[in-house]
Amino acid sequence: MNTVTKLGVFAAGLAVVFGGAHAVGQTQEDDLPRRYADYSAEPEEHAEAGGHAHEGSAEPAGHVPGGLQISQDGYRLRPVTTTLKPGERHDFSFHVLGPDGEPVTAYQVAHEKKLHLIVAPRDLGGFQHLHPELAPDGTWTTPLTLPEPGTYRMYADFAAEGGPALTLGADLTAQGDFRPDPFPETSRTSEVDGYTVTLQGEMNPGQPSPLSITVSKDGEPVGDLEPYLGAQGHLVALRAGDLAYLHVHPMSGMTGVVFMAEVPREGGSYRLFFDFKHGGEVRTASFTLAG
Ligand SMILES: [Cu+2]
Repeated sequence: MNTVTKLGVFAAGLAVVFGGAHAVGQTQEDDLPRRYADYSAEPEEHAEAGGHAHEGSAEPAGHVPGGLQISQDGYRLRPVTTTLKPGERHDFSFHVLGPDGEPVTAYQVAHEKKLHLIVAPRDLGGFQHLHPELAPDGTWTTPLTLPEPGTYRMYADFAAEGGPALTLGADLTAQGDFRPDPFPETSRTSEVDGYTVTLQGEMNPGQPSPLSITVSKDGEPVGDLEPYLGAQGHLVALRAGDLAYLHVHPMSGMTGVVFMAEVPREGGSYRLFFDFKHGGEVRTASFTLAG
C-alpha cells in the first residue's frame, strides 16, 4: 500500500489529454465525456474527428494540442471585445461560431458544464476557471477581471451538439505597464489558504504517466474534499512557451491509486492548476513540472 492510500488522503487518478482533435461521434452521458476519451480508444474515433493517423502510440501522429487555435474543424471563437481595462470587472462576452457561421446555441455537457472558460496571463502567473452563462442566441457572458496589465490567453473548452470536442484559444489584452514574472521553477507543492497540496508523478513525454494529488491542512490529510465539477477536483495543464492546453481529470471508476496522464511526445514544461473544493469554497493550487 502506498503512502497516499495509507494516509487516506484524497487522491485522484488523472488522465491528461489534449482537448479536442480526438472526439467520438456520439454523445455520452457517463463521467468520461468523449472529449476526454483516451488515445487508446478505437482508432476510427480519432480518424473521424480530425483525420489524424494513429501510430499505436499514446498520441496520434500530427496531433495538435488544444488551445493554440482560434478556429478549428469549422468552429470559431469570437470574443466580443479583446481589450479590457486592468483591475476592472467587465461583463465579458463571446460567441462560438459553427460551420454555418452562426453562433452555436446547443452544447454537450462535460464535467457538469456546457463550456469551461479558462483565462491565464501569458507568463502563467495566474489562472481563472469560469463558467459563463449561455443566452438563447448563443452569447456566452461572464464577469471577468484581468488583474494586471498584460496579454492573457482565453480558452473555451466545449463540444457543440453533434460536433467535435474542442479547446479554442484567443488572446486578450489589458493595457498598461506589463511586468512579466519569470516562469516558476519546478514545484510539486502548493500552499493555498492553509492547505498544502502536493502533486506526485511525472509528465513523461509521449507516455501514459501517473499523477496523483494529495491535500492536507495543519499537517493532517484532508479526507473530505467536496465534489467539484463531478469529480474530486479539476486540473488544467498549460505548456510553457506556447500555452498549449491540456485537460486533466480524475479517472472514472478508479479507486484512488490508478492514475494516468497522456503527455505529448515532445518534452516541455507545464504549469498545472488544480481546483479543489473544501468547506464550500473552491481554491486553486499550482505546480510546475518538466516533461
Ligand atoms: Cu469548468
